[in-house]
Amino acid sequence: MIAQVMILAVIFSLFSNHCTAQSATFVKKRVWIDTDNKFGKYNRDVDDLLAIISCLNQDSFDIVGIGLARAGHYGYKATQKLLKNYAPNAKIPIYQGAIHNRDTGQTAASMALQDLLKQHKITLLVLGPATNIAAALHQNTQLAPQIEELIFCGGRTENTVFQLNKKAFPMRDANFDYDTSSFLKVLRLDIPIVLAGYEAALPLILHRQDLKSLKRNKNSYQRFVYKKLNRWLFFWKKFLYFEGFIPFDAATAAYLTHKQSCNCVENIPVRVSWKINDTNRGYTKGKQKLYLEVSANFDEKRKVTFCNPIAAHQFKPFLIEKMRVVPK
Ligand SMILES: [Ca+2]
Repeated sequence: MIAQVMILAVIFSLFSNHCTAQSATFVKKRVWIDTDNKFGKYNRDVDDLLAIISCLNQDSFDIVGIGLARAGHYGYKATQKLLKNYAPNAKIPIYQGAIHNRDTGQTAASMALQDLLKQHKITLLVLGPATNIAAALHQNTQLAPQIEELIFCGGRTENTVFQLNKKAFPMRDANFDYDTSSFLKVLRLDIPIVLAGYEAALPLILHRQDLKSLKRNKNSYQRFVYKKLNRWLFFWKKFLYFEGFIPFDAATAAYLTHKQSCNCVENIPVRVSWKINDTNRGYTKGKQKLYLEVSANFDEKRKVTFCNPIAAHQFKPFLIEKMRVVPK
């Protein structure tokens, strides 16, 4: 009897170890980040850096690649520097992608993404225009089911204007506006899409006191990060009449790291339609532009998950901590 119990115990132990090992393998997601990170460049936003560092060294997912869209050589170097300082042992490959929205052909990024999708299911965190994603899936639409989820920094509830206050000019839905045709190609495919952009990020405001630990840091790169974030605070005050700044991409990334803090509605109809342009300048010049909107009242069959304002009090301390960490 004792021998039987022991045999059963051994079998159970082997079985449970096997299950633990298997479930550990299955649980860890593979995430591809597509980004227009140009951190440090004059007048460029700082959001991508904050989003990427929030995703580094996570237990629940691995970053299997970073694709660059609209970032160029500067973006490549900036992303390399970021990883060297915040995740020196992670060995995350960076791939150059489309430089402009007209670069719809194959790039190192689109081909690397295709290769990964041929082997694994991947979650996409898209913090820039969808140019690389559309290129990867072009003539490879059979890879679409391999995309577990595409989390996009963009979209709005119907008729929402991205205006922080009466004095500030309305902001663009930048990633969608810059390359609407690529996003439309992706939207036509059967991929679960999560829109977490302007409205999700609104409560996530960083102030000067939130950056203190970077200023005092011995690491020179983190002092550089402080300088640039501080400069970004200045831009927001001067041009948007706003105290603090909102790192939009970081709130999009929160869907991966802090899903419980995200206030998202599933299966909401999505529509892309022409309307009067509220950001008639630069690459969105024109009387009308396309808008990516959701509403429960639309009769569109295409549905997405849409994220409303995040519980910033839960996510912000984590983000601040991630900024501060100096890897050994
Ligand atoms: Ca971005």
